[in-house]
Amino acid sequence: MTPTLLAASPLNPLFVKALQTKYSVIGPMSHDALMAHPDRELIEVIAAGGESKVPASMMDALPALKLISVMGVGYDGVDVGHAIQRGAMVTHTPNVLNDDVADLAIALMLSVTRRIPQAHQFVRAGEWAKGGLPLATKLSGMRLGIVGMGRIGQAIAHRAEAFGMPIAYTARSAKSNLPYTFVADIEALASQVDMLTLITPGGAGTHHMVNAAVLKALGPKGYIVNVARGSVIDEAALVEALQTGVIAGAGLDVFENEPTPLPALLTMDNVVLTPHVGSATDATRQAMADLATANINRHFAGEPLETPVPEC
Ligand code: 8YV
Repeated sequence: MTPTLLAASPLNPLFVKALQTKYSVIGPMSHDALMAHPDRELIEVIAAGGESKVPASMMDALPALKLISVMGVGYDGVDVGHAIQRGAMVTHTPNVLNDDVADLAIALMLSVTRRIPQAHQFVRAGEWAKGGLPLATKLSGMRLGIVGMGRIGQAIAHRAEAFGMPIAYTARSAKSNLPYTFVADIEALASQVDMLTLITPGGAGTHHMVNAAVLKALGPKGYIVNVARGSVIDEAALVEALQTGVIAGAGLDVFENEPTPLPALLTMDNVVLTPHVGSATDATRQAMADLATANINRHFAGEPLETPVPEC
């Protein structure tokens, strides 16, 4: 019999395509529709994306639940504590997206300091023949602060070394194998750098970690780049800091409310925005879909899962 899986939210088409070769995928659907679904009691697997919400109520609707497979490295929308209580495993897709997310972090650093979107628009609008563009800000040599020194943080640091950027970071603990300066407190880190880049997991532990005080510490020549989760920054405080010159600019790929960032962010000249595309290349999304599917295949084959989340 073809196993039925529940999609927690609309899934990436590459993930759906990979799953449909072996499984029947239902959902996303309302709680009431799920409770009435004829396959509900047989469903062992929830398939999810990095931004999906998988609350306890969804898990508890599925008495046979064994696995939540997330196509994404972040899984802050999954109630992992409840999954563990229910005896279900959670898997994610680490490593395969490190390069892309780190590339985008560097791209946003360059875009906001060198004002690439404005330069592009300047040429397109035929302004070039009328005179030059105002000078921009040099990125190479800027002091970089990285919030979160996991696999992607290290990939960003590796790239930033080629830009001659001295690197400091904050994380839960110092990593003695890395040649970068550890600063325990994020406000102290912000006061020591020109470019603060966020690549820490979302969730309650990092909610609004970047607040008005951190932005003040970053200062009027400081920039912030966020490729983590929107929840890590107090977005209202960020808007105020950008409007009043408390910091110089921001490059943002993630937002507190996706897909509708605060309207003020849409019109500011010192902000570069991208629509949560850190891992959005053909090659990487395919690798993520394959890994998320491989975890599900292993579950049904009774084999050890490839990439369980650390809590499991
Ligand atoms: C994607 C992400 O947006 O991996 C993550 O945590 O945020 C992104 O790569 C998403 O997970 C794709 O399903």
